[in-house]
Amino acid sequence: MTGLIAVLCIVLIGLVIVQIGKVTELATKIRGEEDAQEETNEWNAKFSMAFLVFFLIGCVVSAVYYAPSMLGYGPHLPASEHGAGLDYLFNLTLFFTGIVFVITHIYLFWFSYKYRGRKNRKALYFVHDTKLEIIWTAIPAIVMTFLVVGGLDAWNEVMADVGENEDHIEIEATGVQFFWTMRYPGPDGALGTKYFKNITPTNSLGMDFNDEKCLDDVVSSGAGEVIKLPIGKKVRVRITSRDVLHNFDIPHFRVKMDAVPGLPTHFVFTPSLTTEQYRENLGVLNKDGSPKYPEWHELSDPTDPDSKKRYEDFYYELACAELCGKGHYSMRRIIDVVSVEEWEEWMAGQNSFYMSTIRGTDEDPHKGKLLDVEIKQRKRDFNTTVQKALAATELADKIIRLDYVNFETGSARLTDLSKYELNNLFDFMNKNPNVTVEVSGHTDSTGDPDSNLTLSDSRAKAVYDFLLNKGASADRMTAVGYGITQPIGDNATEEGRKENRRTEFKILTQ
Ligand SMILES: [Cu+2]
Repeated sequence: MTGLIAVLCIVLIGLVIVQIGKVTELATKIRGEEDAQEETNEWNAKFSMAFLVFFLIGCVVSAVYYAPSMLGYGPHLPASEHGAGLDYLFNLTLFFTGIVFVITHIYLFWFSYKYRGRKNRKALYFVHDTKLEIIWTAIPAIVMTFLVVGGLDAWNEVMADVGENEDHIEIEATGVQFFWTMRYPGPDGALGTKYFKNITPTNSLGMDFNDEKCLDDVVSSGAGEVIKLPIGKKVRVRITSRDVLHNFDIPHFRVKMDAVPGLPTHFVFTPSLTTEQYRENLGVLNKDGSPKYPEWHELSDPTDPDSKKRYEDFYYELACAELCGKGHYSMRRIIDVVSVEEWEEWMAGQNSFYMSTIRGTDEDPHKGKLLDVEIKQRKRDFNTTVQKALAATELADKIIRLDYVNFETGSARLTDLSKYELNNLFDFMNKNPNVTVEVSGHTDSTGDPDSNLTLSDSRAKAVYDFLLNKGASADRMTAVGYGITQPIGDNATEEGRKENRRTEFKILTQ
């Protein structure tokens, strides 16, 4: 309806203008051409002065009115350390161009008023004026020098890379139609290498899992997954693209850099305001308790009276600032700046991409082998379990299952990977010289009980021999085979049978 009325208004205004034109034409004919021209000139001159006043006042008033909505003004302080320098440069440019803007417009309209067409007035034929040429070349040159030098200075400061050994976090952003894949370095603090030929549907970044640094890298590409960053820490973002030109843009941090296929770029910045602090700035109140920026106190969902206010719901956002295709808008990601402690806690809760998605699959180059991290993790787990067993008072709690000690099917030959767990056991006995243990073998109920007993006995003995070979004293160990006599699971199910086939040790004395 509003649209229809607007169209009708425009049509009517058009008709009015046409009619006025016709009337003026008729009047001209009646009064004579020259007089009519004189009068038109007078009116045009007056109108141009009026336009000048309204135009300049309009520019200033709208700039002041909308300033709080613009980056760099009102609550929109830069949220990164380099941001203030960039904002200063923008303001400096605005200052100079603003002066030129006002002066040239005053002259433009003043001249068209002052030198309006009049009877008997002749235009001056003006060919050249050296003084004037010098003035209007020199002034812009000086001003431009200031701006360009200042700009270069700011550019060098903003684009400075991290120094060697400088404390920083390196993350990676890869633009793909139409999402950002973020990669964090994991506990080792370093991103692993990647190579485009490694790209598969699962490994969309082409990470090289032969590079140890890749193994703990965390990958996040879901549009709803929040990107957390710690306050006050230098962040270096590697920016790449897998298909077309994208642009890594975080307006509140004054961060913006092209993501170019085949040409890695980077940006270094230090977040200086947490999301919470930025929200406080947006929601700030005047002395009389009224909101300073009322638009931020509106409901974030106008249809839901229980929804949060807009400032309470604020998040920084990463956008793609390059029109990269029709799904361009969906590259938005939310960024949350938190304290260093909170960030570390969040990071610790993230799963490594390799461990959660690649480990054990056909794409895993370490399939069938044990990784350093896994060896270390198992050792930590083992130590926690034995410490609990040492502290326990019940005899049943002093029995520890050796989950990673396995044998070749039907034989008492230890598998290669069993040695890691047995090394943990050996280290434990070394550290606790008063401990004596009983190593026991158990089987499920499949097959003949007697041969099961023999098998369990020789398996316990194999563990015993392994420890003996390593240098454990024989009088601190016994090896017993229990066969099928001590099941812990249901032999009727495959799962239960698996639980029953096991090797254990019991702490006898400590
Ligand atoms: Cu894009």
